[in-house]
Amino acid sequence: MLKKTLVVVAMSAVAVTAFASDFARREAKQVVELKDGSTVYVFDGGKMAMESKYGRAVRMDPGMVMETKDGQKLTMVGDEVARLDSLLWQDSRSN
Ligand SMILES: [Cu+2]
Repeated sequence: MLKKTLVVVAMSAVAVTAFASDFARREAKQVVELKDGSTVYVFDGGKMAMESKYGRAVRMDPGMVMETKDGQKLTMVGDEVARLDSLLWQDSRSN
C-alpha cells in the first residue's frame, strides 16, 4: 500500500515539471496564456517573447496582434526569442 502511494506521488511530480517553464516564469514580470495554446512572457521594459504550445521559443514580429485565452488583444513588443530560448534551455536541463 505504501509503495503504491509513492508511485503516484512520483508521477504527479513529473507532470508538474513537464508543463512549468520555471526559469522563464521566474524571470518574466507577466505570463500570458494565448488562445492557440502558446504563452507570452513579458520581461522588464515590456519586451515580450513567445513560447509555442510545443514548448519552444518562437520568433514573432513586433506589432503583431495576438489573442489571449480570455479573448483580449495583445500587441507584441520586441522579440526576446534568444532570451526565452536560453531560459527554456535551462528548464530542460533542470528537469
Ligand atoms: Cu507573439
